[in-house]
Order: sequence, then C-alpha cells, then structure tokens
Amino acid sequence: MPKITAAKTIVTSPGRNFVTLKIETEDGVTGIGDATLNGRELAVESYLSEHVIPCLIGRESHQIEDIWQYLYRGAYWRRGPVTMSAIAAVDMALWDIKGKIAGLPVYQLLGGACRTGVMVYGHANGETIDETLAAARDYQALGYKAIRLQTGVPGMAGTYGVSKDKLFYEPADSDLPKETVWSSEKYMRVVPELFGRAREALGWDVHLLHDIHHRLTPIEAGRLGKDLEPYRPFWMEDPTPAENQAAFRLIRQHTTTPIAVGEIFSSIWDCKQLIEEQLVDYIRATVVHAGGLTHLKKIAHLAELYGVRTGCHGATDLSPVAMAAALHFDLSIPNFGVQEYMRHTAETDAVFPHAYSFADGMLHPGDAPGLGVEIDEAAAARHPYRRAYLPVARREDGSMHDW
Ligand code: EZ4
Ligand code: CO
Repeated sequence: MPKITAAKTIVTSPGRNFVTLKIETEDGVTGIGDATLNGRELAVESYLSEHVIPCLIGRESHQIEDIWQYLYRGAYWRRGPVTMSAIAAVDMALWDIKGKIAGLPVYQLLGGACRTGVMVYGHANGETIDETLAAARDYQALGYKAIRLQTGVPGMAGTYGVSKDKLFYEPADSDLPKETVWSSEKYMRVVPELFGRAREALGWDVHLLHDIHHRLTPIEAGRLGKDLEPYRPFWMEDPTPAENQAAFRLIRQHTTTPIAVGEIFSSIWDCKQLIEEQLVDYIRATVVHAGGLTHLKKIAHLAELYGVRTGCHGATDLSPVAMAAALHFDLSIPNFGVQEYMRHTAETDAVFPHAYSFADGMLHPGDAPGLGVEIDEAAAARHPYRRAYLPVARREDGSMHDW
C-alpha cells in the first residue's frame, strides 16, 4: 500500500479565494482536496499546515476511513467548520489518489452510478422581479431544469442573492464585512409576488427554488411557506437558523412547502434531529464543509432511512475540486435530490482544469480516474490571496441580524 510522503496547501485567488490540499504518495501519485471556507480561508490553511499535514506523513493512503477517524477523534476537539473542512480536504485527496491508482472515477468506488446525470439548479437574480425573470429565461435557454429565484426587496439596498454580474454571484467581495440592511416584513411581501409572476412567465415545467438564508423566525417561515404553496416551489432553503433543530417543528406545522437546510453544517450531528423527525426534505451538507465523502455518505445513508433527499451546497466558494467530489457522490447515492451549481469564472476554471461537464440541465463528473480535477500550480501562483469577507446584516433599527 502506498505511503503518504508529502502534502502541502495551495492558496490562490483567481477571482475569489480557494485553499487546496495536495497529497503525494511514495509512488508519485498525487491527489487534491478542497479546503475553502469562505471568509476564513487562512484558518483552515493553518489548521492543515500546522496540525494535520505532520500527522499524515508515513500513513497508508488507502486507509481512508482510518485516517478520517484518526483526524476526527485524534484532535480531541471535535467538529466545527475549520476542523471539518480540513478533514474533508484530506478525505477528498485520498479518494482522488485511490481512484487514480485503481484507474476508476471516484463514483465507481462509491458503488457506481445510479442515475445518468446530476440535475443542477442555477441562480437567477435581479434587482427587480422583471430582471430576475429575464435571468431565469436565460437559464431555461441554457437547458436548466431547476432555477433558484432571488430578487431585490424594494426599499432595501444589497439584498442577499442579488448580484451585479448575473452568472457569477459572489457575496464575499470586500476587504472588511459590508453592512447591509434587512427587513423581514418587506422581504416577505415581495417573495410570493416573485413566485406568482414566475409561474406566469416560466410555466410549470421548471423547478423553482428560493433561499431565505436563515433570515426568518420559525413562525414567519411558516407564513412565507404557506404563501408560496400555490406556486409549488421545489424548496425553501434555510428558512430559519438551524442551531435549534426543534424550531423546524413549528414551520412544519404550518406549511407543506418543502424545506432544505444544511449548507453550513459540519457533521452528521447537525443533521440528526432534522432527519430523524423528518423536519426537512433536503439535506444540504456538502463534501467540503462536512468532513468529505467519507462523512457525507453517512449523512446520506441516515437521510435515506427517513425519505430525506440530498441537495448539496454548490456556490462559487466551493472550488471545482469540491464540485467534482459532490458530482461523484450525487451520481452514486439513491436519495439524491438536486445539486446547486453556480458557474465558476473562466479564470477559476483555468486554475482547476476538470473533467465534469454540463449538458441539458445536468452535470456529469466524467470518467477520468479519481476526482477528475487537477490544479495548475503555475496558474494558481499568478493569483495571490486577497482578504475577502462575506457581508453582515442589520435590521432597520441597527441591531444585528443573520446574514
Ligand atoms: O451565501 O456560499 O445557497 N447558497 C448560498 C451561498 C452562500 C455562500 C456563503 O459562503 O447560500 O450563496
Ligand atoms: Co444557501
């Protein structure tokens, strides 16, 4: 079995920051994993360089589960986004190496494909409902079967999900956190209007999604879900902060609009009650922030028992390495729902050449051995790290709200 002989981190900013872990074995096989945590990139980089890489040297690269357990249990300090993103990067790189040695794409190692492709959703947004619907038509023209709709809220500047650049929404765009203003009352008036107009303009043969981004109280979310029911949304995402998993019981009492949660979850423990009580329909935990493929498989298997499907996070702050890993995973699990897919810029794609491809509203990971993504280190070096924060939100009276 090939031993790990070297590992290093690569930080690059081709339009936005990415942290990549590269592991090498004694046979010269290399694998890469994504370790990007938006706005906190160097915390994960340091956790890897200072605390994880020294423990990897000399270990058997094929023993993926054992290395996962060693890093998780061995730290004593468990879970949390920094730790779990670092473990995820190691895990992805080891699956990449195993696939390259086997000569198989990772989805074959995970059990093989149980669908022909991965349905993805794109982000349509605009300052006004008309602009959002025009963007949604562009996605329909590109072949998308599922589209997320976000629109500006009249009277509020800088609404979550509304970008200047239509195809490449990027919220982490300032050297210090940008201050935005929030009003749940104004927001809750515009979203049902957006969905009503969307069904008239786009028809019923397209899945429509919406991200609330943790902004509402449970009872407000129950009200909004009820108001959206006539338009049959595919899901409402992150209706309320999820630290208190029991809070979702209240939302469920009031609406049949499906619920998706979990893009900021770091382990199965964040999902447990939501899944076991069937308080959500889609679990969005993703490969880079929830401990890699090894851990995400366990979350998906638990969800399968309770009829909960997956809907992995796939914003631009997940690098093409994490996107590829998610696609191998999505292709191989029975309870896949949908995959978020925000396109990376051409600059990012040039640093991370990849085998996955889009056609007809679906992504496919391709059949290159391993994850099917490489990092061009010379290109990466041309894009040095730049500090970039996500915004913060305050209510109209100045008090802090959830961004
Ligand atoms: O704001 O990934 O569903 N997608 C999202 C994203 C998140 C960013 C934060 O890093 O909610 O746009
Ligand atoms: Co989201």
